[in-house]
Amino acid sequence: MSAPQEPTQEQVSELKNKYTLAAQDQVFTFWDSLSSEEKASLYQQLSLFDPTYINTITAKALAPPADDGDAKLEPLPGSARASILDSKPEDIDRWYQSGLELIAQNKVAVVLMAGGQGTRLGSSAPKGCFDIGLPSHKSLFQIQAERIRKVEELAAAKSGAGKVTVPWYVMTSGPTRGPTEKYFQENNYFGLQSENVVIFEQGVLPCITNDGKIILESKSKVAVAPDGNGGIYNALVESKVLDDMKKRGIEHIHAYCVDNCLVKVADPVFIGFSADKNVDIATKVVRKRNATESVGLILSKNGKPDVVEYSEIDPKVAAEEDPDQPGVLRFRAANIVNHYYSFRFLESIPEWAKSLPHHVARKKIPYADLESGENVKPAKPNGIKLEQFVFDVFPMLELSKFACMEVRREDEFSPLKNAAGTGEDDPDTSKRDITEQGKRWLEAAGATVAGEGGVEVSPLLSYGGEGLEKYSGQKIDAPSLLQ
Ligand code: UD2
Repeated sequence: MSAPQEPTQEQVSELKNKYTLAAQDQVFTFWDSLSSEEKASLYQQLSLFDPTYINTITAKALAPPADDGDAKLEPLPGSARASILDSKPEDIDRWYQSGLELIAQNKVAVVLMAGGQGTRLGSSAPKGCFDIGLPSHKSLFQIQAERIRKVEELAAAKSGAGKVTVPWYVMTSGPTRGPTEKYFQENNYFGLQSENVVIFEQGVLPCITNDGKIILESKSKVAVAPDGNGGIYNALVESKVLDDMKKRGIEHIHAYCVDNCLVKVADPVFIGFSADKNVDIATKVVRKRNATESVGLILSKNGKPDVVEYSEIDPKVAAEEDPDQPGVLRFRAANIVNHYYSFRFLESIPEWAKSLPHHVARKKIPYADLESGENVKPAKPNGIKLEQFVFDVFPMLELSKFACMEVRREDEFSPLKNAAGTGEDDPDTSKRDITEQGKRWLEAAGATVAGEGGVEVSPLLSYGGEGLEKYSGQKIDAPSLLQ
């Protein structure tokens, strides 16, 4: 990006008026002391935001709708959900075959939400680069890329089609874009065609003090943060990803969370199920581990599909038991950031994206003291980050255009959230869940796996446990890697 030009006097006064009208002129506190380059970069950054809009979304985020207290929360009705756990094998196979057919017709794309900053993991690199310690030392990005390659191959083999392409749109944020692009280039897109891996960037929002003021991180820079995984919708439009999907004839989109090492990328069963139901959005869920697990809860709120995030659920509601099944949680459909969208629905984004709510995350935000100009690193939360949640679009749908598919946690969900040694949702549990899955696949194919540590089965060898017949009758010593 070329260095920004210093603004003219009238450009500066026009921008100052805009911020003064919104009572946000504190961002100009150090203006006169700035160098020409600093003025140019602060002017460019401030021009990105509309301070009046920032005031509006901040006020709404700090005062959520009053009626939320008496909202009618119920588990989703049976009509809106299916469960792999109790679906007939012939239904699952029908969905699988029709999903592969749609992939073979190049109608399926994947969007990866990879803009999060993984602070809990304690790594500064993008989460997708993380090595969970597998025998192959493959990163999450590489595992996911190879699953795309394998599902393209399976679809081509089934349909006899020539080249099958599942384009992969990777959403990054300011802090993750550069390192992600570099990582993909250095690894030659893990065998995918570079023109089918589109890295795009979500928006940012200014960080705000508890009394609603935009925070300066330094004298010449506004403190900003990614606008949440709900920023995906604006980003799909602004970055022309939707245009690219339209050009390619995409009709079905799988969007997922980068940190789930078990994610079935472009899962043919999920695509086939969602297309069969002709819904606009579908979401995969797993059974909640316990009342305090940090996952959103998929439910019906005032008759509409919705998700109540773990950071906003009333603990009493989270702990409620199912009246028909004592000891079982009433709300147990855990959101795993694994969504299907129809392209026709995504085309409607411009009609509603502006009305998607913002949530408040109270954080420690480094700032420039407006009196002394000193840069301060606060010891406790001193402000808020505004973020949109990807699932806040669900209530816009009638239940008839929404579906929920329950899947097995051991087969499809093992999030990497915490640093090694935490014992839950960390690199060791990710590695364990992948290698134990490989062991189950091989035993189902008739092999014997001896010893501890499971087996890593490369996605290029098997996408979901298929194609392992040649190991029948063989003895495999764990831990091992089958490529
Ligand atoms: C997310 C879900 C939560 C549950 C949990 C399961 C949301 C809002 N919450 O909580 O309900 O499903 O995961 O693991 O989905 N991301 C971006 N841009 C951002 C912020 C996040 O792309 O600005 C991505 C991030 O890279 C990751 C996904 O969104 O792929 C989830 O983000 P997270 O891990 O920060 O969300 P978490 O664990 O708080």
